[in-house]
This record gives sequence, C-alpha cells and structure tokens, in this order.
Amino acid sequence: MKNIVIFGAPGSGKGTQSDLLVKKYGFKHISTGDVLRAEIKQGSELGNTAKSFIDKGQLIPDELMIDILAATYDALCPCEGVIFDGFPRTIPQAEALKKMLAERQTGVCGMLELDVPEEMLMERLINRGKTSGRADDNAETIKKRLDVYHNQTTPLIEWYEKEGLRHKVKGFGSLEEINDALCAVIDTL
Ligand code: B4P
Repeated sequence: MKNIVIFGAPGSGKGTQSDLLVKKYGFKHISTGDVLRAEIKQGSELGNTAKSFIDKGQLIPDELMIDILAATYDALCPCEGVIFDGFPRTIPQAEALKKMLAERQTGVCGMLELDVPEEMLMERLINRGKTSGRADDNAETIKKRLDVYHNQTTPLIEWYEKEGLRHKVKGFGSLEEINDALCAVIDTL
C-alpha cells in the first residue's frame, strides 16, 4: 500500500493533480480542504469552527485536523494507496501522520512537492475565485494564505528531506506534463 503526500503552496495544483492520480492508480484521496468545505456546507459545529479560520486565510488548529484525518483514513482503508492532499501543513501534523500510520503498521512512502513560482500561484487562485465561489479565493485572503504557507508549512520541506522522502517536481506547464513527472516518481516508490 502506498501512502503519498502531495505538497505545495495554495494554488500549486495539489487538488488538480490528485484527481488525475486517483484516476490512474485507483488510490483513495484525502483532501483536508474538501473535508472542511463539506463540513461548512452541512453547517456542522466543526464546519462553523473551520469557516472562522478559513475565511481569514488561517490554518485550522492541529488537534482538530489530526482527529479528522485519522477518522477519514480509517473509513477509506484497507486500499491500494492514499493520497494526502493538503495534509500535513505543519510539523506537528507531519509527526502525527507518521505516528498514526506507524500504529497501523505502515508509513509515508514519498512526499511529492509541486514547485510553482509565487506570481503564478496568485494568478491561478484569483482565476479560480471567479468560478469557485470560495470565500478564501480573493486577493487579500490569498496573500494571508501564502504568508501562512511560508511561515508554517515550508519547514516541512526540510522535515521530509531529513526523512529521505522529499521529491521535488516542476509544478507548472501542462497538466499532463506535471502528471507524467509525478507518475515517474510514484512508479519508483
Ligand atoms: P485546500 O483546499 O487544500 O486548497 P489550496 O491549497 O488552496 O489549493 P490546491 O493546491 O489544491 O490547488 P488547485 O489544484 O485547486 O485548502 C484550503 C484551506 O483549508 C486552507 O487555507 C486552510 O485554511 C484549510 N486547511 C486545509 N487543510 C488544512 C490542514 N491540514 N491544516 C489546517 N488547515 C487546513 O489549483 C488551484 C488553481 O490552479 C485551480 O483553479 C486549477 O485549475 C489551477 N491549476 C492547477 N494546475 C495548473 C496548471 N498546471 N496550470 C495552470 N493552472 C493550474
């Protein structure tokens, strides 16, 4: 079974590429962003809490995210593989993921980092905002999300490098080119 982390800044294409990988490999897909947006839509207590953070461009507290993740994972497994999209976003989340998988006699086999220049991220998210209806896809919130990414999420690059799991992939160009580059790595894992 393959547990793969797809990593990158907001707008780097994690969700887009995860969908393509699910089609090709039949893996299950855990997008913490999608899980939270579904809770918001349902108007659950968790959704209301999540909304207050997401609308400000902030991350949801680690303890909350970690509990959601374990429950989501257990509902999908056993399976061929899982793509973690948007999780982990902090070092405590990465440590919790490692522990959760170890308790299930498994582990992350690779972290695929989508590398995209900052100006492209902003442009993609502004464009997505025109159709997504997402309250966090506006210029002011996108800037905050990118700051949060630089401050809280980029330390994970070094963390996964030390674990020997980091694979950097060019995240711009056609969707097919990027997907081919990701598949080339996955096939070696
Ligand atoms: P997410 O839902 O994870 O969203 P994202 O990072 O904004 O986008 P992604 O990288 O998936 O980009 P996409 O494929 O859509 O997070 C939203 C919020 O939820 C966070 O800000 C946070 O508050 C909260 N949250 C989620 N997980 C959390 C966690 N673990 N801990 C705490 N809080 C958490 O692509 C973006 C756009 O680019 C699309 O319009 C797409 O069509 C376009 N695009 C993609 N690839 C392209 C390409 N090659 N060329 C041109 N355009 C491309």
